[in-house]
Amino acid sequence: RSSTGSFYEQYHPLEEIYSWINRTTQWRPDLVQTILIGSTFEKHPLYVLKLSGKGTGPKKAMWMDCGIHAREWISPAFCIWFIQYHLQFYELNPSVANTLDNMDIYVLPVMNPDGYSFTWNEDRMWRKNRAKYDGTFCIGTDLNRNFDANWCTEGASANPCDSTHCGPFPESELETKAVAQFLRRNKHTIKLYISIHSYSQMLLFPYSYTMNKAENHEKLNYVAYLATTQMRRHHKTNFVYGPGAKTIYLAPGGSDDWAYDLGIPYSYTFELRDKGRYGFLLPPSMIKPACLEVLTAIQTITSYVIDN
Ligand code: ING
Ligand code: ZN
Repeated sequence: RSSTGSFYEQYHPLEEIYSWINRTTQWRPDLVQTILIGSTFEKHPLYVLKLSGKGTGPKKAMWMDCGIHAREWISPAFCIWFIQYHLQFYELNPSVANTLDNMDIYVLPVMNPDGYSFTWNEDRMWRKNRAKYDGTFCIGTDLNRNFDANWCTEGASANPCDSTHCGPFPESELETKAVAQFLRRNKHTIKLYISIHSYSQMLLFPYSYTMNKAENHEKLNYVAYLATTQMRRHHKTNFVYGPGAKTIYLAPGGSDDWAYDLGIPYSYTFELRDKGRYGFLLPPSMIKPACLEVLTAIQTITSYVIDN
């Protein structure tokens, strides 16, 4: 591990993230609770951290997942930063308190632990999970092509050897299934879904599986405009925003499209830094600015969702 920068300004192997989750839950049991939602092909647990303030009465909720794709290391680093920030500043920053008192936040810091571990030990550029199926020597399903949203049409691959392989059937993967089940069970409180990826500095929303507009396109677009405007104003960082299919490419089976069609009205995918100079190999010195700018964007989105 590098000797400079705090824990939060470094990337960490999977086992260190698990022990961080453990420490964090013990440190602030008043604000955070760990929920086991499933486990993976290699038997790694899938832990969700629930952040909840002192507000009473029925609350809205949001969901955020990081690390769907193994090589996008800034993504789990962001979820860890985000959790730490809320726990550290709950008593100190009224806007953090206002968020947690009015909205429960579920965070899955590493949705693809098998793949993440593989990028530390074997292949830094691995994207998929590590599930093996009979009839092929190739390994892994792209979890962001495995959701039941126009599954495995144009923009995904039925070939297990490809990096965008959709898997044998929708929700075939334990990771997809665990997240989908959790969202189905909690769909009446969850009003906001956020998925964190990298790279290219974009804020995407449904649809990615079709060129058609989402039913509440105007609101999704307006909130994305607000969020990216705040990022530019406070951090001088440019994020492009728009529906996935028109902004990057057609991609069926994605988590944000599926969550949106489930009935979660605000559903976004962030593509964090950078724009390609370092790509997935974003240096640790850029973790802090990458996290701070996206925190601003998410605060903008959550305060809109709380008020509307
Ligand atoms: N990009 C996403 C991908 O899975 C995406 C883009 C967003 C697809 C939303 C589908 C839905 O290809 C990266 N960098 O992974
Ligand atoms: Zn990704």
